[in-house]
Amino acid sequence: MSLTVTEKIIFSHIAGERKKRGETISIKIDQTLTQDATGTMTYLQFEGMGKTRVQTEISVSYVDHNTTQEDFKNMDDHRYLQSVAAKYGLYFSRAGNGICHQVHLEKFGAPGKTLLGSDSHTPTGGALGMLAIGAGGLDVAIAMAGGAFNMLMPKIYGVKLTGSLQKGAAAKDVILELLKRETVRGGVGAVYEYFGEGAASLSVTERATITNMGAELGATSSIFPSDGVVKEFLEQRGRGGLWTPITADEGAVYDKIIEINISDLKPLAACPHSPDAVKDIDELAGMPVDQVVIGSCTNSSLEDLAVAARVIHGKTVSKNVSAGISCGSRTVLLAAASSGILREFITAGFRILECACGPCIGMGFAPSSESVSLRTFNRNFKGRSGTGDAGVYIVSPQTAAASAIAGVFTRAGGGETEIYSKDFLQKHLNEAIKHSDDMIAPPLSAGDAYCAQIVRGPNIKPCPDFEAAGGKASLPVLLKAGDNISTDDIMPAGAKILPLRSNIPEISKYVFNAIDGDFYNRAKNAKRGVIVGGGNYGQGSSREHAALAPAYLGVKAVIVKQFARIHKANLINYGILPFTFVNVSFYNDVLQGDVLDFPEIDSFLKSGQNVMAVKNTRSGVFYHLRLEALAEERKILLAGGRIAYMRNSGGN
Ligand code: MIC
Ligand code: SF4
Repeated sequence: MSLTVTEKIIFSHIAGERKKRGETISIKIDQTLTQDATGTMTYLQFEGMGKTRVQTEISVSYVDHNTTQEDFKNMDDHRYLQSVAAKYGLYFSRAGNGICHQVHLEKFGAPGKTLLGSDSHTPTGGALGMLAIGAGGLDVAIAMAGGAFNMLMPKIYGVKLTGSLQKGAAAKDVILELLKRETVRGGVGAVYEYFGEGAASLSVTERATITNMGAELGATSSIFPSDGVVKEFLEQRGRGGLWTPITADEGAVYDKIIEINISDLKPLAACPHSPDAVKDIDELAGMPVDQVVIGSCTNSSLEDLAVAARVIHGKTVSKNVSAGISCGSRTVLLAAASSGILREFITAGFRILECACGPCIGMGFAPSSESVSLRTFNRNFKGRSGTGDAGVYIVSPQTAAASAIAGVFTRAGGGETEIYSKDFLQKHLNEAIKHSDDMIAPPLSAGDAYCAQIVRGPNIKPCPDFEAAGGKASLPVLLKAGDNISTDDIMPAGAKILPLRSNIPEISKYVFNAIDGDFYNRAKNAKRGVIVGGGNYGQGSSREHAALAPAYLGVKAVIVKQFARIHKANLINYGILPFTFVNVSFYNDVLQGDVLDFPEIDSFLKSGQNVMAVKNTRSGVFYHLRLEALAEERKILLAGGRIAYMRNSGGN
């Protein structure tokens, strides 16, 4: 049978028989990654699973999100994470070493392996021909404890890239073009698998920009073949022994094939406030720009910086623009420093930010009111930058650099002098790579790990317990939301809220704060209730806090037109019933404040039925709600969440 790259990796990791696309599968996880904003809760849960050591081949704990350290909270988390890593046999990548996805690509990713990460951009690793998937922290904790990861056998969309990028266009424009065609919901339940001569012409870091932003398509993952380009990338990092060729077989079956001739691509921008609101830069040309930032896990490689440095060479940032860069890793920063690239940015008037997520997640560098910010990042949801009324545009490094100089939207000319040749960059990268282990603590031996002590500061609070599903209930609709509600809308991040990730009672005060300032009080007064939403509910981040904190506030069910994958799994993990409307007219009928009469919820879960009728006490209309959940997921919901279920059943 002819197989795709995705199928080859899944079938070599599957527990049990091969399944058809759309059926549930369990796969073995070789590697895990966490970052500090999701990591604290993940390890608190792992600690309760009774293992003395992680059961994976490699597990890495990164610190890259919460690095502003305005008080003890961030550092308390870092110290806790470092001590947990020592205790349980993980690698620990310290604050300052870089953004998890960039560092993982450089140091740990390997073709043919499976990687599960508690961050939605984990699929970045697909650039190396590995199957890398984002998930909630609890699923990652289970994988570290040796449990399999359950998912639907994905649909596989083939993306045939022909041609080669022309000057001025970038890998970013490939993924923006795909977002324009496919939208932020296009990839739900699917893996995008790239091939063709255009794919072969892209470097690993260019591929990583594309696989990273596959998360914005709602996709389960994105993947490139493991070819000679991957081999060279690994060899340059002293990891050539991990290379193995993986390409799709002749005649492999894709659910659809999307063809993009990348020679035709023009510079593009995703306009506020959605990554799929894509326009040609030429349509925006001349529009004034207030801020420009180059960095994030999407575009912070040495190549990205070199391309931008070529554009700014000898020029100065416009006096109306505030510009900044952050390198994806300390290795990139070192190479940028020794090669003169950093000097180029400093001379031009860029501010140099640390190697971390920073402005991407609203940790500093917020734009001014009603301003226009151009960023090489991956998400531009309203308010995510820290400034509610700013408009964020997502662009390539070359477009960002050209616009920073001009002070208005401009495409890079493409005629820039090749001041940094491939060999020159590689020489500097090779020197920097020699220091790439310095800020990574390797796993301790079993003996040393036994003696290690876990350190918990006052900001580390245990994960709360939730009640088991009950019988009949009259539940108020606490909020009626529209389409494409992101987890940034449900559980905002930013400098004020992110430090509370390990303190659920405190962080729950901010649930839906970005879109409805009264939500917390309303939910508190009601004690229990439901949320109603539209399509693609829960898109974006993997943060399980977007399920955990609402569960803490008494949210029992979320009823929507359609869910984003990771969020739905997180809701089940925390005992919230994820229903979809059988008929969209029900969505139109229901109003915020209505009270819905639910029949016996526990009997419904036990019965295995998947449609429940609830009555709206105001309109008298019965709504049919669908629950798509596996037998085990129903048991999890019945128990009031996965932790209670595991405690009761003693299993994963
Ligand atoms: C994001 O980009 O939104 C984050 C912050 O990296 C999240 C994880 C989180 O909320 O901690 C993600 O993408 O999963
Ligand atoms: Fe960090 Fe932004 Fe990447 Fe999320 S998308 S991991 S916040 S750089």
